[in-house]
Amino acid sequence: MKIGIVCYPTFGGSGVVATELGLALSKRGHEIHFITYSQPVRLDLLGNNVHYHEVNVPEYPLFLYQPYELALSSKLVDMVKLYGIEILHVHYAIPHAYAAYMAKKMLQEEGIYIPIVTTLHGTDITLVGSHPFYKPAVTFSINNSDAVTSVSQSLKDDTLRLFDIKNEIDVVPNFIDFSRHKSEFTDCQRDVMAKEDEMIITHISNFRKVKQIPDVIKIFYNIQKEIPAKLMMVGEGPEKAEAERLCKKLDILDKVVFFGNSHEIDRILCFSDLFLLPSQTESFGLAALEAMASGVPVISSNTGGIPEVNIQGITGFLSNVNDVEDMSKNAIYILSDKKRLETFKLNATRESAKFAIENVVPQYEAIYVKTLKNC
Ligand code: GMT
Repeated sequence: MKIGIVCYPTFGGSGVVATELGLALSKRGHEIHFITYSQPVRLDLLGNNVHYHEVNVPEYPLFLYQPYELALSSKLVDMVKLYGIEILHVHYAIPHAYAAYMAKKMLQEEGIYIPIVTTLHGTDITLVGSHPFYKPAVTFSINNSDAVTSVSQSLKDDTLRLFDIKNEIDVVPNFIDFSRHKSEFTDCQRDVMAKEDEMIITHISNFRKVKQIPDVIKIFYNIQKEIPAKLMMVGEGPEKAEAERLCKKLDILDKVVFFGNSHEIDRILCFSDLFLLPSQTESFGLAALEAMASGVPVISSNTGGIPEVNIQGITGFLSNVNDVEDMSKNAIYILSDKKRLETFKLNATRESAKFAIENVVPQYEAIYVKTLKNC
């Protein structure tokens, strides 16, 4: 099939999932066209079957906001015509599903029919999409997609609760491509980051409010009072400066490393002992799954789709949002006994294997085939 993939190209779960899905589909013989405003961060493999088309938005001083949706839908029309793309798979409803619908309508005028598959990723439904200013357009875009998928059962439930949805929603979970996920380093170079007796705690996110960054710092503060430890903070975002201030205030700056955005996630996870994800909400928690795939147990909040990934008492522990005391207690419980930590690490690896990409890509392929057939 010739498949157009629309996604956010930046660091962030939905773009990562879209990119890795596209690459996996290309290996299975499909022709993939990524259409977005810059080359997706994990797209390092442009080949015969993988193409990237940049959406350009010309600046014009009249506009306070440059019309990205307009440029995207025009680009979709052009690329569908030029390459004979048969189906569009848009990741994150806002504004991709809306722009794809406009492209579909424009193409229909020319006698070309292009079906749209929309994958809902989380905040396009929960924090952003359900805002009254966006809700009518998001509802319309979902109801006018030819197929809709969500990355967890929890997100599907949220979508049906928050919107008036007439379409079926298929749950297709996020995944790990173990062939790309290098968890088998012979030497993690752990000694560069910490002393032998120190535990390495890691958090990876886009440092938005929803990630509860102050809770990450407070949990680590409690851990390091009991157990020698270092904290790896990976990512960039609006809450980062405040996080640094809090570390300074708690006098733990010398135990915390702020990496910024990193292309070496696998390496960082390779030397990590515990992953913290105390988010306010999380449709899935891809970062937690990536940690588990590297054998890192997870201390998380018990919210959204996280319980579908992190299994209580097996791969880590889940606590109520903001329950820093409980999360700290659970973290110390795992870290304080070497044998116990080893068991949790093995469990994390084993459970993550359930999300192997080989089990998930065929589900998307089946949705494409069904959608094309129904057109
Ligand atoms: O978490 C973010 O803010 C990024 C966002 C995205 O669109 O990249 O992540 C969402 O999609 C990921 C991939 O499906 C999920 O793993 C994240 O849980 C989800 N984030 C939230 O629901 C807050």
